[in-house]
Amino acid sequence: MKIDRIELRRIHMPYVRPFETSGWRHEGSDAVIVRVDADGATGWGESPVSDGPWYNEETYHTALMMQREFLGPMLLEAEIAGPEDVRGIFKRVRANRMAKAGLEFAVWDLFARAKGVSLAELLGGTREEVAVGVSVPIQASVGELLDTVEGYLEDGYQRVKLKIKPGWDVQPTRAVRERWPELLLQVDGNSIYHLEDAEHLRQLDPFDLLLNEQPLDHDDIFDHAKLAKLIETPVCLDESIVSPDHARWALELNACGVINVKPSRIGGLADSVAVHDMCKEAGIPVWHGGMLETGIGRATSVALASLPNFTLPGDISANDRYYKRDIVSNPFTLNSNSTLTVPDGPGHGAVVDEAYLEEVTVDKVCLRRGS
Ligand code: OSB
Ligand code: MG
Repeated sequence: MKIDRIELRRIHMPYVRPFETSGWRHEGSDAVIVRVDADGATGWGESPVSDGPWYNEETYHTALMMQREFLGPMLLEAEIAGPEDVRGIFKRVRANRMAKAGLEFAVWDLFARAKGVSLAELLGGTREEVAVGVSVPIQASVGELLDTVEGYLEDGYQRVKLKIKPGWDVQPTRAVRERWPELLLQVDGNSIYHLEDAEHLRQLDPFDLLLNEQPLDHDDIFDHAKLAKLIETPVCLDESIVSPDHARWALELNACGVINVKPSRIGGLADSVAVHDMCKEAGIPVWHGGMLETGIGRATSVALASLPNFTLPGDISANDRYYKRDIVSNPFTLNSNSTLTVPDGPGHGAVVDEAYLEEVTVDKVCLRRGS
């Protein structure tokens, strides 16, 4: 198959409420939405980038530029036998994994739709429902945090992740744990701590947390291996697992007990399945992280999270936890058992609301084969 046309749109779409972590605060999505067309079929993907290089090095500026100048033209030239080919086509381009992923996701969706199978099925998914939780941003006070968590529990979420940072870690985590002794609870510092903080992080051990996500540097594996020996809470890696090799290094070093799989961070679904399979083999559970995706990236995530070793609840909340109005007309809704239902129609299943997509589009680029 040859791709005829690629459409790239940088959007801005407001969140229901701002999202604040140890290192940034965002009021809305600045993702790049990708559409690919071939032989009358269409596929959609999302690069969940933002306005600045705060989570990783990419932004909507870099993603759009890499897609327009390098990745898009490479994809248009290639003869693609299946979506697994895309990582090879992009291999010459270093890093820029979120830029690659948005295109790769769209090609997976295109092939699944062309074959009339669901993306979940094409990826090897085995679940009809995926367990999900909610990631709770840093709040102005512990009182507000307790109210926010209570609201999400009333919505039906059964697992909570608290964003933490120095000065907002032990006290809020204790408060949530005391109020809900049985709650599935975990924390995420987004790379704000240092190995010297091990004693401090040990204070989280009594709270029976599922995991402590990426406390140390965004590109560190080595010090996480040291930290894992110093704290009882299982270390989970997010930012620093950007490829199957990085996952292998982390497993060989015993740097983590759990891995957060985000296919955008890993550069695509094919390599994410490889990370999943490697962890399954090693007896290391994975769960599906989130980047506050729109309904398009969310549908890709739900499909991937249906693979068997995604045994912990994902950061894939229902669309309305993020957006009052989303760019899809069939948002996911939360089931009463804190799951989302995996779509079984063709592709990832998101039905794009093209009129609203046009409304939230800030910048649009169109690439065509042979021009
Ligand atoms: O570290 O998991 C993270 C959002 C943006 C960037 C990084 C992270 C997050 C989240 C939100 O925690 C997860 C979600 O609900 O999409
Ligand atoms: Mg994280």
